[in-house]
Amino acid sequence: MLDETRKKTFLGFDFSTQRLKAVVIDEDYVVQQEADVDFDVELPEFRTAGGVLRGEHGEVTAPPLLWVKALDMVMDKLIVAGVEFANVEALSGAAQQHGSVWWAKGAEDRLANLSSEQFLHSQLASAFVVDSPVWMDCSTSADCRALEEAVGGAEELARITGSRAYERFTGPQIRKLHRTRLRAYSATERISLVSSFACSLFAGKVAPLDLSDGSGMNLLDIHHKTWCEEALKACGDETLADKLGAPVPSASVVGTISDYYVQRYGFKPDCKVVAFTGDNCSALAGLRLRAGWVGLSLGTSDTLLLGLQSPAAPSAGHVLVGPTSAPYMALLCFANGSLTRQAHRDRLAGPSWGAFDDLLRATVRGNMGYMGIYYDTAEIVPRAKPLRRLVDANGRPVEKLASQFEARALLEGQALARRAHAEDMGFTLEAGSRVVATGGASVNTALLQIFADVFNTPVYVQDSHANAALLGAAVRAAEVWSEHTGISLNGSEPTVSPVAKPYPDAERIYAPMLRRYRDMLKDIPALH
Ligand code: XUL
Repeated sequence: MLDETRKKTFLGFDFSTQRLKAVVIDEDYVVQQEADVDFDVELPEFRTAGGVLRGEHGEVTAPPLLWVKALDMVMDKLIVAGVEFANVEALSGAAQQHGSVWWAKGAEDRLANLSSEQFLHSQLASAFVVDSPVWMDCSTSADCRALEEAVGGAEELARITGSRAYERFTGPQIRKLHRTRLRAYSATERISLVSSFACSLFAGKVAPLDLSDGSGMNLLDIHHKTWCEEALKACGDETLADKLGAPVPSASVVGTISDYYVQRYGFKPDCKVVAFTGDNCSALAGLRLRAGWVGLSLGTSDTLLLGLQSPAAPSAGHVLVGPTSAPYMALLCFANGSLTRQAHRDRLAGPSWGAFDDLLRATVRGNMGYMGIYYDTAEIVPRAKPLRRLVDANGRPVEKLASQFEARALLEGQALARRAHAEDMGFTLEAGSRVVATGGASVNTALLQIFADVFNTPVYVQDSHANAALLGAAVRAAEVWSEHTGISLNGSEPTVSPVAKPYPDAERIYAPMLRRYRDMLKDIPALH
């Protein structure tokens, strides 16, 4: 009787770079409890800075035991926050993309036989062969080139796997480990992504990779949804497919929760574990993007997410198998985001956005034809070295511009880039289109107005929860559980509020500028 009156809840985790976060939502998707563990501050014994360890040649790793210990801690914090684990129907998670976890021989056995009397970290202390290379690692350029060559070139690799070879992608990382640390490689039983590793801790077995996060490896044929054999072979190990296991759709129940959690925390034995996925894939679910909507996370770098009906073969950016109902998704990471905006704000107006907005107000939309490209740091979309380009209305290079024109050229240039590259991925403006913005800079209304005009579509800000990936993890748990059990949930729509609408003349002003932006790109030296 009691059970029926209890609210069903769903648990989501986000194993991100700097912290582990957890959230509990109810059947209306309203947040009930949250907890998090900051790696550097709360687990200083691992000596990480920003959650990672850096080597001398671009290597960036994280100890997987840090993540395990953080999970022990976050579970205890959830108890303190008052979570009733017996009400959790399903759980899922998100994790930083591309990182790989190298399970030692015997690890699967250990996962299946955990004692609920002890912490996870004390039982899994020797379960990992090496520290995990993570997405910030850039030490695999040679492996990238080799992988591209093995499948017939960069464009062919992009056509098959959705991306050219990128240093942080897992395929090049695996190839490097096989090439440089054969003994460690040979001691490896299974290879997980951070997402499937985290899922394994709950499932009590090495959990399958999901197709969406699996698309961030340069190894998956995103059309056939199977491993690309040439790419696997290029990593050097004939048995790699066995080490990775077969990938599953992101909306899969991979099993019920391991007995460890039933005994230790009081979960019910049939609590479902839904495949974990990458943080960007999870954010697509958390923002609940529909066809024709654009998710835009304005952070250190700007990330653009789109649901796609069919996969493009992008020269920059990534196409992933879709984690939600859209068959595919586009992921574009623009390296020059908030840090670049701030650096030029400081240069042009000092340390206040108010003063920068005054500069913007002193100019008109379209900036009298002045346009700019500002790459303070090497850009990823498109791949280019650091540079600055300014042109006038006739496309002629300009050496120096008054501060107010530069201020607008910077922001309009960024928004034009986001739209042009979204279009290259297959984005088309529809009647119901909108941009849904999140992240630190989504409080900047002047910036959002420029995005509204350049995209000629309203901009909304998701204000119900700052972290779309974390919320997406709990929402995916709820939605997959609902599909699996046939019990429908109320699942309220996220509260998003419109913050900027395009002016009626937006398309007239910005459509020609979009063409001019594409012309400017032609003059930027291609980088490989
Ligand atoms: C995406 C990427 C990052 C990580 C950060 O390709 O590398 O966004 O997922 O967590």
